[in-house]
Amino acid sequence: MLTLYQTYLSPFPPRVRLVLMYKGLDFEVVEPPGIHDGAAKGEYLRINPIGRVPALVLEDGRALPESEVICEYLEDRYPEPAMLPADAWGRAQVRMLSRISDIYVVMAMLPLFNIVAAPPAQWDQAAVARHVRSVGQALDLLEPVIGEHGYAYGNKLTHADGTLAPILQLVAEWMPIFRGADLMAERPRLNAYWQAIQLDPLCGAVIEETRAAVLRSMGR
Ligand SMILES: N[C@@H](CCC(=O)N[C@@H](CS)C(=O)NCC(=O)O)C(=O)O
Repeated sequence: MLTLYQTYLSPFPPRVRLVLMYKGLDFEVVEPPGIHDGAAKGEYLRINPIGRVPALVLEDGRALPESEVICEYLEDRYPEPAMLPADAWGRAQVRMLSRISDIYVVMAMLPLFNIVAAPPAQWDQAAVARHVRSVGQALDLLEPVIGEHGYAYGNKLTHADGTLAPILQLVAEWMPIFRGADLMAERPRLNAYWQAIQLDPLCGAVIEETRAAVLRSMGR
């Protein structure tokens, strides 16, 4: 059996869970210590020296870090049902969407994750506004290229949906804590995609798992 080391709060493991579910693979979930709480990571560092989630441990004990690497591995090892288009251009588009998310959107968000670690009264509002603007600029890269048929690319689920949906969930459901930041409403194509992808049964289920984890983390 495959073992996925992950947390339900992180936006990266959903991408892997989606692939495992789509391909009908059996997997168990282990939540390693020290991911969102600054505690010691202990033994987990032997499984994933990078110390982040997700990591996938194969049946023979070998471990793979990094969500994109894991998804590509699963695609190579279990090509059916495919989560990449058949043609080279389509495959490149799916990878481009994931890459824009990983490199530009996520990177623009990182300073905001650090800012919210402090109580709101201590936030540097000018810095918040600057970082929110940067996230908006990164989202502008997606706006003209996002799919218009309910999926990130084409008319079926691909790896790009696994990458984008959890990040757009952060934009839509977490970023409003920074007052005035309605980045989705300002981007109609992305917003339409975000509404539509929640209706996909598997993607919708993964999004709900994150919502449930957020509520648990708030003690509700
Ligand atoms: N590029 C990585 C990002 C993974 C990542 O940053 N995960 C965070 C959780 S949101 C983490 O494990 N952080 C723990 C830490 O930095 O100590 C991937 O795609 O797998």
